[in-house]
Amino acid sequence: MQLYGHPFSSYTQKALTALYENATPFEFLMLAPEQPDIYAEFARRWPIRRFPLLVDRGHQVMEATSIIEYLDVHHPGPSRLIPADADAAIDVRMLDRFFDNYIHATVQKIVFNQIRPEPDRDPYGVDEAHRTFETAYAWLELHISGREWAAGDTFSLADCAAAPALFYADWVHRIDPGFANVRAYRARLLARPSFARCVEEARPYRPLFPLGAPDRD
Ligand SMILES: N[C@@H](CCC(=O)N[C@@H](CS)C(=O)NCC(=O)O)C(=O)O
Repeated sequence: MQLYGHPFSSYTQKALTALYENATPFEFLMLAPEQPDIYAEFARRWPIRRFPLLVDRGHQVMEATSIIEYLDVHHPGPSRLIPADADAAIDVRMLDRFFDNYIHATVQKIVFNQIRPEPDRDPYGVDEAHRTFETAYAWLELHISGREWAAGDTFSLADCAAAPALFYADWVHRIDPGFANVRAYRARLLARPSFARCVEEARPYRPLFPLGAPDRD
């Protein structure tokens, strides 16, 4: 099994967290300028060119959520990231959408804006993104109160989404100390060995962060 991605990419980290949770064997195909052949094969396989991308026995899976769904079906391990109970699975998938659509996408809005040429920047969109963070943090503050993980007691797909999303979100829009539950949840995610490994592997690339990586975490 092969995963195309980059260690500093948040969506790659989402898939890697799932792979590390279950110590699933795979080969990491790093998308980097020094390895143009790997990038060319990735772009041939997935012209949209967003990563990660998983290839297993000739079958390819795009989108980090779908990769984790695939792993849960075809390479299950001790940590079941999608609950067997159908109602519990709906909650997990719903929370995965929350983290992707309202935290992760909001991080990307600000980061992508920053790497655009100055005249093409979108200050209105950036203001809107900062307001989205405040609303999303406020919702999460109440939701996560009394829960260890996003959907309750068990680490799941939703936490794989939350980990890189909140990790980078705090860099672009600091989680106010008033959101103590959100900060504590982010700290639990950072301490989870699967995600802690992603953070360590990505550490050398911090100078690439377009807004300047803060000196912490
Ligand atoms: N919806 C995709 C998003 C993937 C994504 O945006 N990946 C970023 C890296 S974190 C990427 O491919 N960026 C390259 C680019 O925008 O050209 C998923 O869930 O996997």
